[in-house]
Amino acid sequence: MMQTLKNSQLVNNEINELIIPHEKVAHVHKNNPLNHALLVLIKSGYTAIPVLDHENKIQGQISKAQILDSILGLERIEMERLNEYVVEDVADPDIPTLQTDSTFGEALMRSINYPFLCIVDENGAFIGILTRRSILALMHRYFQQT
Ligand code: 2BA
Repeated sequence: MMQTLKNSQLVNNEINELIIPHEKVAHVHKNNPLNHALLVLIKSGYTAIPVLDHENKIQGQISKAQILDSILGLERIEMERLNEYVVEDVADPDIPTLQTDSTFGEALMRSINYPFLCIVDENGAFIGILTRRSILALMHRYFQQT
C-alpha cells in the first residue's frame, strides 16, 4: 500500500480533488494591519491561516498565538500595538509549499509538522491548501480498501 501511495502524483490522485481552493481559504495580505488578521482568525475559527502578497504568492502563515505573543508587554497585553504592526512583522515566513505534481509521500511527510500545506502553481501563485484532515481521510480510505 505504501508503494502505491509513494508513487502516486498529487495531480493524478483523488487528493487533487481534496485541495481547498484559494477562494475558500481564509487568508490575509502581508501588508494588512495586525488587528485585521486577528479579526479574520477569530471569525474563521482557524488557528493559523496563509499570508499572501499582492501577486498572490505565499509569504508564510500567521497564527493567533504569534499575534498574542507580539503584543505581550511586560505587565499586560498591549492591544494598541495591533494597529502598529502589519502581518509580515509577525508572520512565520518559513512554511513548506507543494506543487500539484508533488508526490503524496511528500504531502504526508510535510503534514507531520504542518496542519496544512500550501499548494502553488508553476509560477509560485497560490492555488489552495491541503489539510492534514484530507490527507488522513485519504489514508483511511486506502486502508479500508486493502
Ligand atoms: P486548525 O485551525 O488548528 O484546525 C484544526 C482542525 O479543527 C481542522 O483540521 C478541522 O478538522 C477542525 N476545524 C477547525 N476549524 C474549523 C472550521 N471553521 N470548520 C470546520 N472544521 C474546523 P484540518 O481541516 O486538517 O485543518 C488544518 C489546518 O488548516 C487548520 O488548523 C487551519 O490552520 C488550516 N485551515 C483549514 N481550512 C482552512 C480554510 N478554509 N482557510 C484557512 N485555513 C484553513
